Amino acid sequence: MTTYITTPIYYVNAQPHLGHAYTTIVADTYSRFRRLTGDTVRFQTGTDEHGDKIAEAAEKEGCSPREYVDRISAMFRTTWPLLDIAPDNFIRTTDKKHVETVQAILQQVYEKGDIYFDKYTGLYCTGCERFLTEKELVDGTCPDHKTVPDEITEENYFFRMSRYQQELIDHIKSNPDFITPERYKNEVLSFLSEPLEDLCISRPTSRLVWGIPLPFDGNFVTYVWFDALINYLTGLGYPDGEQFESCWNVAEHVIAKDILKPHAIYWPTMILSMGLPLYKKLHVHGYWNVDETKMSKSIGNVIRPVELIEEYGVDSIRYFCLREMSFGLDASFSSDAIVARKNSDLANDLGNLYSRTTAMLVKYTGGVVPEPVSVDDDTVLSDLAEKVLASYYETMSSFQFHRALQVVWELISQANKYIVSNEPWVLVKEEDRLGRLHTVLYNLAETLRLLTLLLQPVMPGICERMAQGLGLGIDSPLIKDFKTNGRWGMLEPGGNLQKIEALFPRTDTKKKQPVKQGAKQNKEKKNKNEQTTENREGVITFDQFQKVDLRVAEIVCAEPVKKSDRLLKLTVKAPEERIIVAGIADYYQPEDLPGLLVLIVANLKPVKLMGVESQGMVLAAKVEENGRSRLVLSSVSGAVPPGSKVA
Ligand code: ME8
Repeated sequence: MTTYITTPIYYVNAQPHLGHAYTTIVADTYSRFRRLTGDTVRFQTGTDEHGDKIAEAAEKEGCSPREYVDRISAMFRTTWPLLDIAPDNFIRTTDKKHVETVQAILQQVYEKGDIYFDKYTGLYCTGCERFLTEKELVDGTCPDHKTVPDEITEENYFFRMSRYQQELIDHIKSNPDFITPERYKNEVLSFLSEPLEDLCISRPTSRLVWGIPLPFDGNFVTYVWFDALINYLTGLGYPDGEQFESCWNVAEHVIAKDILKPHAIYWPTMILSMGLPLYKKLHVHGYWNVDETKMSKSIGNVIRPVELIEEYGVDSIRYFCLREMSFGLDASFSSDAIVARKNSDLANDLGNLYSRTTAMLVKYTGGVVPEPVSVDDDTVLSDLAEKVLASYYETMSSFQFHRALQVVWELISQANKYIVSNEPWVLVKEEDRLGRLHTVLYNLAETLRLLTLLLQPVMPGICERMAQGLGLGIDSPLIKDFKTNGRWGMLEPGGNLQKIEALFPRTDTKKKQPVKQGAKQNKEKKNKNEQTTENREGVITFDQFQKVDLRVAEIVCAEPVKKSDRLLKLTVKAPEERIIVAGIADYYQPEDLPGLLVLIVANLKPVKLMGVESQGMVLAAKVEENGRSRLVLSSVSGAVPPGSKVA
């Protein structure tokens, strides 16, 4: 099978922002997913370099349009590898081959009688680079650019879009997946229920010279959309390139809803006029908003992907984009939302599962993947994995990336629970249960192998490291071939694991407010009498006891404290995240702790221990044995939500 996936070609009147990055990450992820399933894939992106907007931007910068487009186009091209985006082709509309092909197509459509000359008066929006209809305006302004369009009367060339209206309606109705999600298909059909106006496809050179000259009239250049849409063909070497033969009939375009009309109406009618089969699918997503407003260069509220990569790392950004936005709907961008996803989903859930499992394998089996003994009566993970694999395939194929990630996280969460309930650290101490230990460790290693396979399209960088840690080459079919190895039990026992650095270092949340406030209030209320009672008799009143904020907390992460043999730094959820430093390093290994529910004192005044601020205390029993004492952490039986008060 072949996949041909494209993004819009972006205007070079500004640098790439998160909106551009999102669409391109989506197309990259989809192309990696299709490769995983055995397809031959061609993924194309590029830049749209003609038209009013570009000419204006170049003038503002005081340089020639050519110099200007070369510079900004290069910015797009060099940003994509930083986001692990690997297109097979980067097309520019100023490429000679593209210009020639656009002219050949114009000539063909003109000779067919689908282009005619006429006079036209209309409302032109420079931001949209097109005439708007009265109906599209909101309070007399363009809804996207918030500007009043200019009334322009001109003689121009027009494309007979109306001639193909019915054929397009019929095609959309008989191919339900042609435009998805469905709401956008309905929007297009509703627009097509009114008579279509023909499309003005030229600009007089008296007004604009930065465009492709019309082959049949040198006084005009081509309207930028008629030029730009054709990139999807010229990038394949149309009309006689090999790629055109193999790719055109499977073309899938990804866009945001801002350019639905050009892609769902102008483009298909142009293709029909050329006598070609229509593209296969149009995938339409919503907007990234900042404070309820569309992120856009004209509004100026843009987020630069390069800055995000520096702050959070490329894998976190890719994951955040795909997990946070339901494809088709709008999503809100905020740094808090990225940090929450990174710390919770990536560092706590995935990162912990990975580091605990590999650490246990290194410690208990010398890093060798053990032979499972009895798999039949332990199918918790294998059963769930089979369901996840099926659902993942389905949801990734239909662009529901957030759903695909949700189901993968069900497996991660189940595997973390599996560690807690099977207690490998107890099994290892019991000689007659080593077989059981091996089964548990095998199941966990196989889960990690499947996660590496499934998450690769989304986070290729981190998955390379995960594969390396599992002792698998980055090109191993075990993580590169979904068709053969996208099922449970393919990991061979005997492989050698390696210890690798934590996958996702946590980002500090600075959410320490509640603890500090609680401590301050207590201090203010403390009264002398209480102090004397405490000191004199070791007895406290019920009132005093009530002031102690005891809570259930879940340990999400445990790490040694630098330069201390005794202390562990615990990140706990109670329900907000906080750091607690505990003197338990002699009795517990960090990898055994995540997932445990313990009791904490939540309103103790924060103190610094070996440079780390501890925001509370974990309760533990001090057990005296043979003249020595050890600490056993308090625990909670049953599923109690973290943060529950201890009464
Ligand atoms: O329209 N949220 O280029 P463009 C999500 N050159 N996606 C966004 C976004 C946001 N806030 N802002 C931009 C053009 N995008 C034409 C396309 S194609 C033949 C010609 C993404 O630079 C999204 O993919 O304005 C949107 O469709 C595209 O950038 C518009 O890019």
